[in-house]
Formats: sequence, C-alpha cells, structure tokens
Amino acid sequence: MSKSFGPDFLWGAATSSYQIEGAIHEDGRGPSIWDAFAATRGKVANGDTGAVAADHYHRYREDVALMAGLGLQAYRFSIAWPRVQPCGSGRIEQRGLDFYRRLIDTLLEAGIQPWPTLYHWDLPEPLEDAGGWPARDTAQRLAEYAAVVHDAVSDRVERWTTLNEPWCSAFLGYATGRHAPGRAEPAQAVRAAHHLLLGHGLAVQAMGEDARVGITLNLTDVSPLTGSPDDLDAARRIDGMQNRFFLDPLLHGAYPEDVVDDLREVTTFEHVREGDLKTIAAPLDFLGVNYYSPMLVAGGGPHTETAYVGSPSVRYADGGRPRTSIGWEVDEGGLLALLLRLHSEYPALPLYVTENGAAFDDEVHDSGRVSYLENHLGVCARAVEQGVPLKGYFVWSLLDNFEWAYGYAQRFGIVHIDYATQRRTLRDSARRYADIIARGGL
Ligand code: IFM
Repeated sequence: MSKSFGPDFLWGAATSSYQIEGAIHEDGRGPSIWDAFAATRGKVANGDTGAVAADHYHRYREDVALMAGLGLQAYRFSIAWPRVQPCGSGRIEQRGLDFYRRLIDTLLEAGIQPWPTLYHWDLPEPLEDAGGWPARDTAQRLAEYAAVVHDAVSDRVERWTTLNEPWCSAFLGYATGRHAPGRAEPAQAVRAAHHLLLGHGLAVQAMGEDARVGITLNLTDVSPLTGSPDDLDAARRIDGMQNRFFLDPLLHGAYPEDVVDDLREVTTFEHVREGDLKTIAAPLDFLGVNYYSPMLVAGGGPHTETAYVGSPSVRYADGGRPRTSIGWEVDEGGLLALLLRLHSEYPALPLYVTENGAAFDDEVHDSGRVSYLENHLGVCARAVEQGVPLKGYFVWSLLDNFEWAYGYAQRFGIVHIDYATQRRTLRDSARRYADIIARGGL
C-alpha cells in the first residue's frame, strides 16, 4: 500500500458554526432554524442546544493554537449566516463579520489556510418564516449573503465552499423532519433540493469569476443486498437520490431521468425554470466529498428511511461490519469505490475529502477512531496511487460538538471536550493524525 500522498496534499480538519460556536445571542446574531428546532421539545436528544456548544466563539484562539500544534495546513469551518445577516437579507451585522475576520487572521498567522463554507445548515429563521428552502427566493438570498462575505474576506480566502451536504438540508430538513426546520413534506423537500442547488449556482455567480468555488456533498457507495431485481432497483433508486440527484445537475446540467421518474408521484418539477440547470452547472473548482459509511440496500420490503422520497419499498440491510457509536457501519472500501467512481465519471475534477471520521465515546484512548482514520487514509493513498486527483483530506471533526439531533451524545472529535469546563484534551487520534501529517502519509 502506498504510504505517501505527495508534498502538495492538503491536511485539514473540519467543523461547522452551529456545532461549535455557541454565543447564539452575542454580537447581534439573529435566530437560526436550529435554535428554533433545538428549543422544540423532543427534537434533539437530551434537550441539547447549540447555545454554548464548544464555546469556540470565545475560544477560537485556543482552538487555532491546537490546530497549529497538530500541524494542520487547512481548517474547514462554516460561517453562520445569522451572524452576518441576522434577518437573512438586507442589513449586515459587522460584528458577525468581524468574528470571521479575526478567526481568518488568526489562522493565517498560524500558517493555516482558512476553508470557509457559506452554508452548513443554520438558515436564518426569518427566511424559514418566509418559506425556507422550498421557496425560490431563498436561493437569491444565499447569493446576496455570499457576495457580502466574499467582499469582506476575499483578500484572505483562496477557496470557497457554497453548501455543505444539501441532501441533508433538503431531505432531513423537509422530508423526514429529523433536522431543522423539522417539516415532513416530501414534495417541498424536492423543491428545497433544487433551490439549494440554484442558490449554489447563483452564489458562484455572485462571488465573481475569480473566486475558486466548490461544493461539498455527502456521497456514498451504494450496493444491492443481492442480485435480485428488487434489490438492484433499490440500489439504483438510493444511488439516484443520494448521489446522482446532486452530482448530475452540478456536473452535467441535468437531473437524472430515472430519478425524476421515481419522483413523479411526489412532484411535477414545475419549480425548475428555464436556465436554472445552466446556473447550477457553473464550472466547479473542486468537489468536496463527505464520506462516513457505505449503504447496502434491499427492495421489496417496508421502507426504513423516509428520507428517500420516491423509494417507498427500500430498506437498509446489515452488512455485518463493525459499527461506530452512532450505529454507522465502518467500511473504508466504500470510500475507495466512491473516489474511483467519481474519477472515472468526472476525470478532470479535483476532489477533496472534506469530511470523514467516526463517533466513539472514549475520552482519550480512542483506538477505534485511530483505526478508522488510518484505514480511510489508507484507501485515500490507494486512490491517489491509482490516479485519482484527490488533493486533500479534512478529518471530521477537530472538536467534539453538537451532533444535530443526537445533541452532545455522539462525539466525533479528535479533540475531546469536557463540556462542564470546556477543557480540550487531545485524543490518541489527534496525536496519530499529527504524526501522519508530519510524515506526509501513513
Ligand atoms: O456532524 C455532521 C456534519 O455536520 C455534517 N456531516 C456529517 C457529520 C456527522 O454526522
């Protein structure tokens, strides 16, 4: 197995605003859909909220020092739209922008590249009140906000990411209701997906031709349980919804026809207007790939996951592999298959693994996370060896954080947080990652 990634490979770690910042009422920040969702009884485990989280808003200097100590070369974080535009449009809150200016400057002083994502799920609540992502106007609002942030820090940021995992925003937020804003309206979820993609394309335009912009998708490797027609059809449907429904418009300027057919009973697609797909398919500087676990699916049964609108009889099957504490099966082979597939279908597109990691409870000696990291980096090395233009890797996550509907019960950090004291402690995985970075490989 190749042990080296080459000198230009970028080593990073990732977080997102609502998951770590806290300080939800400070410096003019407006409410987000996650504030409202977390405040609703029964939506988040243990009644947890992002009110304090990892207190990164106040401790970012300490966190950047930690990153520098690990030898990180890049830090992927997200900008909280409600800090910059508390109402989601119009008035700009300079104190919110100033926080990100300070964070970016601190990163640059430490020799760490800032990798901001514009939207990692914390939609300003007033925009949800006006219809949320199912409303076309929200796409325009994203572009307006993108231009504001770009104007503020483009002199210090080289690479931009518009959206993180639009599948989750659309289908967990508007179809299952397991994420904010908690709506269970499948037709609206399909509209939301389109407007997220349109917002991405409009944001690319708004940031101008010189901006180097990508998008991050949660992609996976989908296999049928058996070769039966039902199982093969289940795999086609889930691959369609999870992967191709986002990749095809972005990279080919068209929705996959079979998926559009699957969704006919859910929606007419009359929300797609002439020119939208051209906007969505603006050239990408890179594709961010978030991978955690593969999917093994079977057809012909009662469905187990309503997120897959248009796939009423699909269920997840057990692949018999070890699972992390959140219940996700561990299989680095899925990441290799995914990277090879992306390279064969979109050969010229530079790829970054923008999230990959594992939830385990261990305080410091997290051998499960160490192996997860080593094994997934092992297949990244193999992909590079096989010619995949994989340019970098960001571990999820730098810190333990608010894991959405699971609250603080699931821990993904290579750095442990004691939430009572906010004390940060490097786990073994952090030390191993630092060692890998220092060696430039495994
Ligand atoms: O914590 C999330 C992150 O916000 C988006 N990608 C998946 C992670 C683990 O669930």
